[in-house]
Amino acid sequence: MIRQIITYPDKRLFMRSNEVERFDKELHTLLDDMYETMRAKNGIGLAAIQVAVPLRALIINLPDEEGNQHKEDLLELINPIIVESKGTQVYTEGCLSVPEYYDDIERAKWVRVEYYDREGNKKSLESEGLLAVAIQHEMDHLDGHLFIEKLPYLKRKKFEKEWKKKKKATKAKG
Ligand code: QAP
Ligand code: CO
Repeated sequence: MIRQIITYPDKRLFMRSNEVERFDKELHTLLDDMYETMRAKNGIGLAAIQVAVPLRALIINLPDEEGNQHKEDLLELINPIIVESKGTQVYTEGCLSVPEYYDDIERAKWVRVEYYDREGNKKSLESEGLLAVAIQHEMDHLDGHLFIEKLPYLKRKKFEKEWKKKKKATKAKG
């Protein structure tokens, strides 16, 4: 089932999500719905809070070299923790909860993350490049943070101004 994605400035996006305690059918349905929702909206990553569920669960499905997404490549990270990170990289990020806005964000180049899969098995993963960016972006959602909070002051001001303008324009249209 496709769920509704909540968008900025919804206050729920700024809350810390809770640990998953039960790896049950309800969690599996949530993860399945998150995947369906993400694909329907042309996303490559989604955190549970973006569909208004405050749980520490996220999914990532990066496209291949041809730009095609395969469900076999789907990553599901439950209660993830970054245990090691190295270097820095800059990537132009976007977010389904901040539609049609993209900007350059600096993050670690390489991260090692420990997490649980949907069955509750403990896993570990090393990543760099785009996957490392996606993991850090989605993990920020679990702590109530959006990529726009990392913008320098003036860029953030510009964003807020444009966001208000956009909101007015959509209201006027009805
Ligand atoms: C997070 O972002 C991410 O504004 C996932 O109109 C960001 O899937 C991972 C999207 C950067 C890796 C690098 C955004 C779709 C999708 C939009 C997304 C939009 C339509 C964003
Ligand atoms: Co996001």
